[in-house]
Amino acid sequence: MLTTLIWDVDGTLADTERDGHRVAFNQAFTEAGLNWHWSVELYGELLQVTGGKERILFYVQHYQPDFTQADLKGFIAHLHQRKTYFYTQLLNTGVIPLRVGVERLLREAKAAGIRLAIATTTTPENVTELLKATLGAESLTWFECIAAGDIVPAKKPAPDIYQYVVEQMQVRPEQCLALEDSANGLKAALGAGIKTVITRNDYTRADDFTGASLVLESLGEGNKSLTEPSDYIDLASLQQLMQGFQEQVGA
Ligand code: XBP
Ligand code: MG
Repeated sequence: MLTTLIWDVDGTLADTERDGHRVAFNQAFTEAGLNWHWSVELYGELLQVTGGKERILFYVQHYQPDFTQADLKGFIAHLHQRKTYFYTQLLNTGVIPLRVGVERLLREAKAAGIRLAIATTTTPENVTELLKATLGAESLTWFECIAAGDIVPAKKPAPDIYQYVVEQMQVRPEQCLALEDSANGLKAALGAGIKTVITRNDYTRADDFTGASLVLESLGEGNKSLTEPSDYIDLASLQQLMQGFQEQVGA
């Protein structure tokens, strides 16, 4: 039985990367007097590295090999703090909406007593500000567990963040469903034994989604009766999906 939905944030709740995180990284670089610029295309490559601090370190090592700093880790941590500031400022302007169908499914699940959680690589403030900007401050209480950023030592594709949520909520992985947008997120959820539905996006369209239960363009919206069933995901379709798995394993 499906009891719990665990949501990824970046790329799943909202398309935050190209016009959100990327822009904020560039603002932080400019403020620090660095002539680094992450184009839309380059950022697509850098997204293979999850975590903003880890992404900056990868960029320095591979694209700015001559850059030196006595305390590179400290320098990156400070740069990343400024990036978080710029990103949360940007979220507050309301320019980044939730993806199609996200609010609908969240509200439906909540009303049906399904437990909600978040498992993300991004910094905790970013999650809080995105939820406040899109659904209002009260929405923070909808999620029993918001697991984010450095709360676990290894970021996605490691399963740690999903294992953390499952432990915190005292729920069995087979009662959960993860909603993700990327191969790294899928690996993390599957690694924790959690079935996963993918809503892919421009940055993740070519990812390898082997093992996903469903790969969609979005959760769908609008008048259900006028929409192909496979393009409109509601709680009943997710419950059917879980039911299908149980029949397959003879449960
Ligand atoms: C998102 C990430 C994050 C964001 C940036 O992964 O990898 O690094 O791009 O956020 P997920 P920070 O979709 O799994 O949440 O700079 O705060 O790390
Ligand atoms: Mg994601």
